[in-house]
Amino acid sequence: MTQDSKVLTVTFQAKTVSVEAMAQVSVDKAVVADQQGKELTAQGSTKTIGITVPQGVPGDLNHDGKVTIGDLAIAASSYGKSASDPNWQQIKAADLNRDGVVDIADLAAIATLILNR
Ligand SMILES: [Ca+2]
Ligand SMILES: [Ca+2]
Repeated sequence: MTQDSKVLTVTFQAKTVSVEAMAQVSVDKAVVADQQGKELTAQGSTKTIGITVPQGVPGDLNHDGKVTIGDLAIAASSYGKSASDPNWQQIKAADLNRDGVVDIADLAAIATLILNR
């Protein structure tokens, strides 16, 4: 092999996470062989990957598959918090209108989802 080429595709599945995260996947050493059995050691490589949280049901903050008073309580506990909050990654699901702050508009949106289920 004399040039960069794709020889292998590896697919990973991340564990379920509640917060977006970054992870590194490294291959320290890889030995490849051609059709004549000649082995070559490929250079190692490290890739950084982002793990995102599936969106699921909008307003379902406790991830039980439905929007209920429990979700409204979670949103209410984050009332007034904004994207500048250090815990925003855990809070932002309550920001239903994605304007960067959890306020009465978000609580009303969750209440509407509860009433319309
Ligand atoms: Ca829920
Ligand atoms: Ca909002």
